[in-house]
Amino acid sequence: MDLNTTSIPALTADELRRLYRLLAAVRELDVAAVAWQRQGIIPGYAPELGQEAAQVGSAFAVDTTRDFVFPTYREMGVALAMGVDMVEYMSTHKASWHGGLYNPVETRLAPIQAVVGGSVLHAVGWAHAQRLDGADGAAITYFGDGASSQGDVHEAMNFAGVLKAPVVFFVQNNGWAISLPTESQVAGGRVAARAAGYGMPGITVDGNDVAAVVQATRAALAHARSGAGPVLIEAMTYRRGPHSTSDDPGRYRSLDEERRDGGTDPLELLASRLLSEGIADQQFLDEARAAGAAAADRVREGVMALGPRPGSELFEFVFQEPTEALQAQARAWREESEHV
Ligand SMILES: Cc1ncc(C[n+]2csc(CCOP(=O)(O)OP(=O)(O)O)c2C)c(N)n1
Ligand SMILES: [Mg+2]
Repeated sequence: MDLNTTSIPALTADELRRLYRLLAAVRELDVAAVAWQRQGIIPGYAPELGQEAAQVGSAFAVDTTRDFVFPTYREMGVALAMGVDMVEYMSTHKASWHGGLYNPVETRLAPIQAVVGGSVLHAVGWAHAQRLDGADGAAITYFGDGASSQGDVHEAMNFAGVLKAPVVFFVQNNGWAISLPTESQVAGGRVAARAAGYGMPGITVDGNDVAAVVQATRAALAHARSGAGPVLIEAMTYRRGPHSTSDDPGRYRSLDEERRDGGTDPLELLASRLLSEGIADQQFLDEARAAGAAAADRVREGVMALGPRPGSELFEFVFQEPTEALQAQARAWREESEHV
């Protein structure tokens, strides 16, 4: 099944410049966050070096007045492109608040979560429910090549196909699931090929080409919103850094392999297009990087200033009405930690 991408207009020069500024901001913040972890400012972080175009490009296509976004633990670039406050986003990496301090309802970004494949089920539930309510938005859910082997993802795709739920399944195929290469777990070569079995279009896109990602995601969201059912997009990219700040890729891949498989740097790809088409000059590119670095410094200050949250929040926001078992745990916790 094919997806109609021809009706999507080409990106304007202004959009391409905005995309470069976003890519630069994500690159600067991402590299800075790894340094903060090494400096002891945050305990952990999941870098996205090399995946900036897949994230910024897909989020750029989202309409936050009606769509809803379901991230994993590696979607800082999505959050930034959606305009989420980055201190509130980074609070999860400071371990101040599980899932991020931003308001999911206002931002349209569901809480950050680390259950592999977990957000995929939530997206289908949200998409189907809002359609039953008569709304016309679509959900976009992020997951990795590794998560595509998880049972939950197949159940979610099957339900979305059967119900014609307005969902875009956005797979970032970054070549690795921690230390396991994609070819060791994705039979049939491509995750996108699986879409046919669930009755939905499945397309692959160059995940390092931000303009291509915007176009594909705009087409997919339009398809989903129109009531034609879900779409799967597989963005081919490469995780240039470690899985997380606790990982050492040198234990399972060589520098030669990284150089061979890394693909084109998404920032360099867009920069050379902007220059060759006369859309921007070197000064614009330098200023975008400098603005990104300055913004990252401001986020660092905000993250450092974040205090701990009250421990009692552990028990809140779990169920709409807390269970007796949870209330008993909360009482025990209070007696032990607050001696009340
Ligand atoms: C249900 C579940 N199983 C296992 C893990 C441990 N785990 C965390 S990330 C990961 C690999 C995920 O790889 P992929 O889906 O390709 O995403 P990427 O990390 O490459 O972005 C695993 C197995 C987990 N967090 N949740
Ligand atoms: Mg992966």
